[in-house]
Amino acid sequence: MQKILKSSIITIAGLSMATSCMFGANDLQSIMKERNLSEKDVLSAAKTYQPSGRKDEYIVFSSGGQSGQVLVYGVPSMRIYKYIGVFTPEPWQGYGYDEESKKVLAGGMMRGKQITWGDTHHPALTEKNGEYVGDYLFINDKANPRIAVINLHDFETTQIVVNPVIKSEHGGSFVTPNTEYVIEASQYAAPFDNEYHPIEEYESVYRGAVTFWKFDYPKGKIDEKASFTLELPPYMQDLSDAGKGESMGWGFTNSFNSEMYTGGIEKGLPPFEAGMSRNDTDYLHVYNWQILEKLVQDEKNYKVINNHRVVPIEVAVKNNALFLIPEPKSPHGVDVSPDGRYIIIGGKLDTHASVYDFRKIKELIDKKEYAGTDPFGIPILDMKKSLHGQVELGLGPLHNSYDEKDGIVYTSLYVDSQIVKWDYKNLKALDRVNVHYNIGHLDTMEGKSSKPKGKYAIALDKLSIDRFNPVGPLHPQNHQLIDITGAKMELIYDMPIPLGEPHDVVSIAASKLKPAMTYKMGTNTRTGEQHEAMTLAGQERVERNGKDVKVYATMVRSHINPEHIEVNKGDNVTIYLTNLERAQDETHGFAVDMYNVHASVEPGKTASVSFVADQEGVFPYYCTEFCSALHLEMMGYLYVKDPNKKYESVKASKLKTLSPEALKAEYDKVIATNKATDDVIQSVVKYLQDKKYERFPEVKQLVEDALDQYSKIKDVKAKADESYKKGDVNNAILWEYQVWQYMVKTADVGLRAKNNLTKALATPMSPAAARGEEAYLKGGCNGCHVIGQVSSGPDLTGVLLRHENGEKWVFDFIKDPAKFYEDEYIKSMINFFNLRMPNQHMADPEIKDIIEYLKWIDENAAIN
Ligand code: RUQ
Ligand code: CUA
Repeated sequence: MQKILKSSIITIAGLSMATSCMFGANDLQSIMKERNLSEKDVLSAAKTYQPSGRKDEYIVFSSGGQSGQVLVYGVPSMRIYKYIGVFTPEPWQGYGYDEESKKVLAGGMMRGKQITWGDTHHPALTEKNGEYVGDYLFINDKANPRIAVINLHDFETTQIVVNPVIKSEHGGSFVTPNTEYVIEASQYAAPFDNEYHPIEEYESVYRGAVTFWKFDYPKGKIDEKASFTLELPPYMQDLSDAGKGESMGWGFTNSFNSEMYTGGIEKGLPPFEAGMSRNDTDYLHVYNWQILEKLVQDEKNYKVINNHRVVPIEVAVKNNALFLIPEPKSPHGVDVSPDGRYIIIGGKLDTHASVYDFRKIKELIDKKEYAGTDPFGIPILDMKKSLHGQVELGLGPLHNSYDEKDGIVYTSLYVDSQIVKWDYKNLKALDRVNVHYNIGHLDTMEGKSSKPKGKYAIALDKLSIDRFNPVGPLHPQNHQLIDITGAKMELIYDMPIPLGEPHDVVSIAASKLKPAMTYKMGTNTRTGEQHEAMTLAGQERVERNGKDVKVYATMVRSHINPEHIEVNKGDNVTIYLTNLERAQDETHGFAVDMYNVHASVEPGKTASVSFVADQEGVFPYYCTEFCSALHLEMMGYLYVKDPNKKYESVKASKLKTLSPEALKAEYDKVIATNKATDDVIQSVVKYLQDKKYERFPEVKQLVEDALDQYSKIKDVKAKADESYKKGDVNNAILWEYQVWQYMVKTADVGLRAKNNLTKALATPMSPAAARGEEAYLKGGCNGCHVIGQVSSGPDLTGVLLRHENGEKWVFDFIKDPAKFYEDEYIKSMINFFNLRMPNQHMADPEIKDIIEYLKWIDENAAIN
């Protein structure tokens, strides 16, 4: 017994010691000790941590790998903001579960088959003069050659196009400097047609290709008819990049099977991997899309395959639009420098990175100085004469991303698990940092644009082995954040990625993104146009045409209109949903139980769900987003009747009803509640108007939403009064409750507006005042003093003005209140409150900070 007692005392003592240390003067030190953090760790935390409410400087779009989605996260916090459904259905966003998005996914059908996943690799942003513009994002699907367009005005996928000729791809999406085209290069060579061809036809029929997808910027859509493809030899093309600046108009694609090896391990032949890495060099393909786009205007220059224009190799060669340059065997990344002059190729099997000089390439092309031709007649430029130089970087150089500083690039080393920083003009390595482990792509902020910002690098590591808590044999991926501002790169954060193998990312300054916060009323978000079934308040209805039933419904906090839908078994049911909200973040979801449909209906959006009502029964439908305090009540019933069945006549059960007196009493009560609630609303409205809320857009928006809610009261109130007049007190009560619902919603938003306005009006707190507030709260001063109000202690507003030489007086009083207990004024206060100000044993600097806080309170006293 004694032992237990003793140990619990020790525990309590230990605990209180720990807490007092935690909040003591040297609390950072004790936390560091307790959590075993080095000074470097704490610095890293300070570089990445975002205090609540603080926003990130950069937004990163990451491919979601095999998940077929795109991830969005922030830098430097590495907080994940969104998964965007692209090639794969995504239930939260209703993607693939509502009709509008099903149409987008259907655009990605291949040969009549729905493909419900994708292997996303390379996201690319729209560009202007080679700089990133935050309008659209493109992402490719390696497994099923497709490109998707994501509209960054709402972060929704709006288009998927299927490559008509290639059967496998990898070198996409890369955009030309003004987003004229999205480049998509093939990977595994295959016949362009959709027929059977044995491997013996590899050299004669199997082909590689680069497709140029024309982007119609004003429409935000890829124009499939205006797009075309350049035929290439079956060299297994890999990554690509578009020229810019002095290489504007050109494109570059490397390859890894100039041997045209065809494998055959099952026949006892050496495998692909041996045969494809036999030659010392492969080919960098250099082509001019500006020449090609002119060529495809004339039908003698192209073949039509699967309804798509393909420029044959010989036509491109004849028109000086296609060349080859040897590159060290089986390379990987190809990245054009910000000014467009240099092209850096990662060696992969070679320890070097090769820097090609476009000026030299252009000179050889102009002089028609060729070192030979390949078996397809494509001119080959001399490697040495095209090179600016090569640098030995380490094992497995893959990808490159540029720095803000001219001539500086960062390269990932897959085998060495490192990032190396080097000078590609003077050809020397400068620094290296270890990553964990086996890095593929890397990205520096806006690092592949013509104006890189540098600042941070992200390492996309393929393995994470020992970095995180184990979650089974399938490990998360690891994105590591590296501070690249100093001479030495510093690894500062590890982020486990729980989705797919996210091959590549693209980053953009957050300030360049201007996503909408709500939709224009009735928007079909997948087309951007007004939905033909937009339904406004009062237009809710059910239309029947034989077996087709169309329900035009609206959603607003917190009801779905209609609340009862009756159909016959076998009917084709479509429910159109318009979210009437104008407030930010008031999304309503819609699900019908057991019918596998779901829609996310953001404010202003119109979406629809369709199904065949093939099951008889009663099916609740409801809102799937916790949108208000009465979210659970946001529901309805779908009744599916069998038209061939006779149902017993309806027996409405009679539960006991209230007496007229009881009804009247309830009616009076709800009227009184509504009156009181309305008074609160009016006082808030007065405050907002007095303070001229319209000056602050965010507040204005909230007020508009509040007034929007409030405006609905009139109609409902009329219904209540009418019911009451008719003697239907029961319904009058229900309508009054509905009035109250709208009032609560109005007050909810109104008070949020008031808070925002108060914050917007307040003068910023100095660091001293902020420390003072903290000391004030930690000292427990708020236990007795409430600012702006007399409570168990006096209101401290104006305390500095109430005393002569106020600051000194307050200082002395906090320091030692007992000295003042006999003072006349304090005596009267003690009498009034029946409490004495205790000594809080504050340190002098803390008291000084509290005085700064009190000054700040006085400055802002008029606001509250
Ligand atoms: S590739 S890990 Cu699919 Cu971009 Cu190099
Ligand atoms: Cu709307 Cu929950």
